Amino acid sequence: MAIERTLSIIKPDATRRNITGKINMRFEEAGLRVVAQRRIRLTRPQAEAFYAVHAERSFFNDLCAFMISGPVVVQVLEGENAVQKNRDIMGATNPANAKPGSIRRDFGESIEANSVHGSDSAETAATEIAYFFGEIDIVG
Ligand code: IDP
Ligand code: MG
Repeated sequence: MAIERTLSIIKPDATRRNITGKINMRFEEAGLRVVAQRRIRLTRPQAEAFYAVHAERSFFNDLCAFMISGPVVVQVLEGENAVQKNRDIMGATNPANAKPGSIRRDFGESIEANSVHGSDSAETAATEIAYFFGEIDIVG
């Protein structure tokens, strides 16, 4: 299986509770490597551009307000089948529906404040990684 990279974001509900290390441990225990990482405060235009695909959804404004409500940790995860593997580790969007042992089930507060973002395809991952990182920032 191919070594892939995916974009992960530890969301404001998780930085607020100081559990970024606990979340990173889940990635590392599953064999994913954090090959780039930066703690930032998103601006409203940055959040809106990042989630532009959801611009027409009813939750878009609330989602953007949430994503700028505190710091986030943007990161690149690398490993075998990283895109799908990270989606599996994260669990379903709604923590109530996520499998026991998944990040969202164990740490998520609500369907919105669900602790982590992960790219949903290899193509999306390339776009999302380039949104936050240059090749020089990624050290595998
Ligand atoms: P994903 O993060 O599992 O890929 P998406 O459908 O891409 O889920 O939604 C992006 C983010 O928007 C979710 O992670 C969550 O924070 C938020 N979101 C999704 N659906 C809802 C909803 O029905 N109400 C409120 N927020 C939502
Ligand atoms: Mg998504």
